[in-house]
Amino acid sequence: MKSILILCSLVATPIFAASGGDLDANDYVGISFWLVTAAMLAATVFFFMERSSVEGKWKTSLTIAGLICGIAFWHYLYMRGVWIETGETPTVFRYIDWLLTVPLQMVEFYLILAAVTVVAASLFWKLFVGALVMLIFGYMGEAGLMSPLPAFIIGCLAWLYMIYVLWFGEGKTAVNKTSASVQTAYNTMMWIIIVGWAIYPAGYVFGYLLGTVDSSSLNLIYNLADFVNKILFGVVIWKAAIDDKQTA
Ligand SMILES: *C/C=C(C)/C=C/C=C(C)/C=C/C1=C(C)CCCC1(C)C
Repeated sequence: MKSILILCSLVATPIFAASGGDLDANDYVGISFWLVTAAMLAATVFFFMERSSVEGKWKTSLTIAGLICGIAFWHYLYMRGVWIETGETPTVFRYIDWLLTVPLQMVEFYLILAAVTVVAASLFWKLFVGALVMLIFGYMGEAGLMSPLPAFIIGCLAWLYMIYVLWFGEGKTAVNKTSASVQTAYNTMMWIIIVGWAIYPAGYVFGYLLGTVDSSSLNLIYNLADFVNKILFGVVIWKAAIDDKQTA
């Protein structure tokens, strides 16, 4: 019952928040904003509904996956409006979204491990600080508060630090003690942080470092990246939860 109410209010959200304007059939970036908006809503509903199909220890992970996509859905409604009405890059909305959703993804790493084994809390804090540094400097570079190249380098160092913590640090120590399905989920999520996340700095390079600011390719690349890194990321967790039930 409760989840039905949550879902109804989610589906009703666009009535209050949508600001679309006219979508031009040649505006591929605008169309990608629409596609990702719809996909985020669908993924949100899916993860919340699937909570009831998994065992207790996985439920919080699915809730967080739903929240990540729900927060993104909300911001996409506005980002889409900014793009369609002004043709400008919705940098502020983009970074507010990331500031909420990236730390939640770091919570996911901690949770899937904590559900099945003992894991040092320092894992979460290191990932959290790494994410903040990466995003704060990325924002300063994009908003023109700092020169784009040094901001980019510091952001990349923070990203590499997070990969290091996941691959060699507390994360690796904990995951070695878990079941096959958790190990698979952890490794796939780690690869998403490496390969899927690499799409973002690529967008930044195209948008801010290669001479002219091409806001079309920047937004197209960021939209694709969000699709992969929020929805696929949640699907990996959902799959691990389903497999874990079958083998248990
Ligand atoms: C759901 C949103 C996600 C997963 C956003 C992730 C964003 C990044 C991995 C951004 C990375 C960046 C760098 C590594 C260098 C500086 C520029 C950034 C912020 C685009």
